[in-house]
Amino acid sequence: MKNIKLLVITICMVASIQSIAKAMQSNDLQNVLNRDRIILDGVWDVIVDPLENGYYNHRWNPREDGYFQNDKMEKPSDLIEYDFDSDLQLNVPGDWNTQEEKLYYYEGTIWYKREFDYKPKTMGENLFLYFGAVNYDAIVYLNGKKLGQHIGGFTPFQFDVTGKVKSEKNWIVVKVDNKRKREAIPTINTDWWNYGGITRSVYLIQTPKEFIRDYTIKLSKESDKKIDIKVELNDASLTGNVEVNIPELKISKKISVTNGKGSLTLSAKPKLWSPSNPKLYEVTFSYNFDTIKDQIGFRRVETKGTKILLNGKEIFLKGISIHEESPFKTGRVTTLEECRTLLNWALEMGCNFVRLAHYPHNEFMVREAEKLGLIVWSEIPVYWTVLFDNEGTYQNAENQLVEMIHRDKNRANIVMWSIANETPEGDARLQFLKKLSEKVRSLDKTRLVTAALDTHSKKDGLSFIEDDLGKYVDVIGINSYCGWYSKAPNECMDIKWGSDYDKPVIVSEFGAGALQGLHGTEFERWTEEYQAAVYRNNIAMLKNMSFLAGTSPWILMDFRSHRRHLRRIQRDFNRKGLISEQGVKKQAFFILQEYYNSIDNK
Ligand code: GCB
Repeated sequence: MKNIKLLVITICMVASIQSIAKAMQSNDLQNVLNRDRIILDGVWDVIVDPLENGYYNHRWNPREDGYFQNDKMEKPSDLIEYDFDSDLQLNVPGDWNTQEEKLYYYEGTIWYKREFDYKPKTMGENLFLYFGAVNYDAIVYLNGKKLGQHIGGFTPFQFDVTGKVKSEKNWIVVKVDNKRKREAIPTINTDWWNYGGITRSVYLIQTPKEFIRDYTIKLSKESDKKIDIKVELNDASLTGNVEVNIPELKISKKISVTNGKGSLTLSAKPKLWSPSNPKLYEVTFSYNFDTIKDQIGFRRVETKGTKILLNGKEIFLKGISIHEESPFKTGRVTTLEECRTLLNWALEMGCNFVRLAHYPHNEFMVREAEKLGLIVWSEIPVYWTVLFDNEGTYQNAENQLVEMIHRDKNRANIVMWSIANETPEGDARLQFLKKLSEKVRSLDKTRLVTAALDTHSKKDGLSFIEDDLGKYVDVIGINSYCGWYSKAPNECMDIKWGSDYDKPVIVSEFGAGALQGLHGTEFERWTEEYQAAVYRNNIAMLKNMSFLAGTSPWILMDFRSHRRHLRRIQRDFNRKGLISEQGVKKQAFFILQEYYNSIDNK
């Protein structure tokens, strides 16, 4: 018994050391959407396991190794109830809550299983099993053997399965657990639905034996006429040349590689990416038998005093916050079409900017926004009161940050990485977020660091921004709900703001709830008129903020939240959307549209 305990402790220590090691940088493949892939989406068999008896025996000892070492055992337990063929089935990608009525509130474990055959295209190729996102804790098995575990519900992960896949009858089993935990990121308490499941696509990615694992391509810090490129092959012993081609710029160059790595600065004169000209260039990298394409934009973003500059020119960010929730049917977004619907609504409103709240969104959401000319604020779910003094919590947050940046570092439209939302002031929190901001800067010097703050004090009759976190970010986000959580709508327009920092401020949230179709006076809560009045008055207030560089009001569309139960109004939806979940615009949509159309964007 003692030995078993010791073994468990050792395994836990190794696992946490591994996750710390992983947090330093990501080894995942860059740009999976443009690689050769077999899509494993579709209907998966599942077993709903609220007591986790597929994982723990009746003495609550983990049973996984005993059971899965036997590769004839295609299920997590020999209990007769654990039968993938006769339990439910669910679609992947997809949350389970909106697929089965009885899973609407479910938080716990569900086992997923899918079989597949595999015919390699060429001899000796490499194979990776990739998950776009699983919320929240995923333990993955292939043909009865554990591949590993991933924690964090909104970032991709992958396993090298080269040599582990047979030509027929392979099976993947995933234990997915979305139980909320105090020490997790996010923590127990949020204002969005805890959708569980394999929420994004699953791929088998095939590459040649030697391949380009990662690359970074961007406008050089020094000059708009230079492009910096870094490449990394899958094996540190590889040498030779990676060829880079950008036909439209007439660029064809060789990057010399030693110890698996190479870099080059090119002279070029790309047209710069911006909302009014979201120019993307087709770029190809090749190494021996491996070729990978990407669509790349070049731009420069920086701050100067209280202004944000894009390509050297001041830009006002006309934005809207968005949750990754599907229009019309609700639940998690699973298709490109759904992303297009959301992003086109933002464009129709006059936006050049979207805050993708409160966690990293799907890769195709970000790529689609890039094509449409929408600037993106991307964030990790360090939300409200996470356990700031817990080292494991920090490592988890950092790991999610690293995975977010790694996936999207080549997207021109992402200009800001946000490290937190409405976190309460205090020493532990400041140290935690300072460390995260340093991590961002160590990984990416071409973007801005931001965070949404909700605290400000009163000083000389001003609402004053003096949160110490302001020191560590480049752009300060302020969430402020005048007319909803404080004051009446008509008391907002006279509020004046001050700040300790000579930095740009984005009002990253303001808003009010309204049930679409409910009408009344502008003094009656929940009516469209009340919401419109809150928008009118807050927009008037924004004009008093000399340091304002943009806004992303809360929020584009009504979204599901466990906190919002009012039977006649909310029915589990946060109603601060400018559009209902059924796609109908509320009056305030047009107020914001008018405001944005009146701003001549510099
Ligand atoms: C906030 C949060 C957001 C909530 C919103 C609200 O400040 O950042 O996640 O949904 O307020 O509706 O209360």
